[in-house]
This record gives sequence, structure tokens and C-alpha cells, in this order.
Amino acid sequence: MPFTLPKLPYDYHDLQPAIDTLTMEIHWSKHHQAYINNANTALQNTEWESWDAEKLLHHLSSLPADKQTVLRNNVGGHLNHSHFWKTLAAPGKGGHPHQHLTAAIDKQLGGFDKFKADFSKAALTRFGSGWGWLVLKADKTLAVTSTPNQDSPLLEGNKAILGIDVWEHAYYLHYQNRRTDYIDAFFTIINWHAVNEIYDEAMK
Ligand code: MN3
Repeated sequence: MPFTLPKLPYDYHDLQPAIDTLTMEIHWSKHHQAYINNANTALQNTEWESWDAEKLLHHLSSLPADKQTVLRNNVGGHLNHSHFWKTLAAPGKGGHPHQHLTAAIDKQLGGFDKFKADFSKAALTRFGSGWGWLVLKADKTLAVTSTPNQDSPLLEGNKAILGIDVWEHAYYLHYQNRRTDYIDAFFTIINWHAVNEIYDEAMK
């Protein structure tokens, strides 16, 4: 099978109170696993079975029409969630943005407070299900964006640096309709050590 569920770098309960234990368990073991199962089923016994997620999304429009939507949603869902888990850490354990990332945010996004406000707004105003993002564009500058459903930033030629899942399955058990409170809490569990590394890698 091409895709497998990545191990979480923390326990289900470690992200409390920002994300509750049951939400973490269901989100990782059921929702993420479902994207993987659907993608694997769609790829089984095809000539694209050995392609990695990035290559599949990059060449999506050249794949058969009846595969495009299922792969867009489920390979996208697998990539987005794999990225999401990596960029979270227990409250107080995530460190801070490094100088070079801070400098880029200052210069390109108007400072950290402005970035936080814009990122939060992108996440809050994404209608229905989707993601808010900090991305690195092809020209190596940062931007705040959002994507619908499980669309990967790669579909717009952007690399994910930091993303927030704003599907209701990511927060509804604890926050119900209060997406704003979930977004605020998200900022207490960002693993900046990981985000710094992702940024450095993307800048290469
Ligand atoms: Mn999700």
C-alpha cells in the first residue's frame, strides 16, 4: 500500500486543553486513516501506485478523470494531516520562530501580530471545511492563504509551512461552533521547532 499512517510525535492527551484527547484519537486514527484507505484503494493495481503524494498532486490533471477527484481529496487529506501532526506540540513545548523565519514574517507579512491576525482570519472565514495556511510561494516569499476541502497548497504551486485544519472534525467536540476559540488555542500548541525546519527546507 502506498500510504501509511505516520506515528504521532505525542500522545492523544498531550495537546490538552487546546485539543481534547478524544478529538485527537478520532482525528488521527479514523479521519486521517480514512484518507489513506481511500487513496490506497484508488491507486491499487494502477501504474501510479508507486508515485509519492507530491508527484500525484503535481500531475493530477494528467490522470484519468475518474481518479482526479478521489486523489485530490484523499492524497491531499493525507499530505495535509501528515503536515499538521508534525507542526503541533504540547503547550509550552513548541519553542519560538527562529530569527530567519521571524525576519521573513516581519519583512513580508507585516510582523508576527499581523501574520497571526491574517492567518486567523483566513482560517475563520474559510467557509465550510478546509484549511488556513502559511505557505512559501514559488518566488520564495511567504503568504497567508486558505484552501477548501482537502486541497493541498501544492495545487496552487505553494509549499505548506504551517496549516490549521478547520474542518469541524478537528474541533467540534470541544469547541462546537466556536471556531475562533479553537484558532486562538491552536497558537498555544504550534511546534515552532518543526515549523522552522520546514521553512528552512522549503527555502533550499
Ligand atoms: Mn482533519
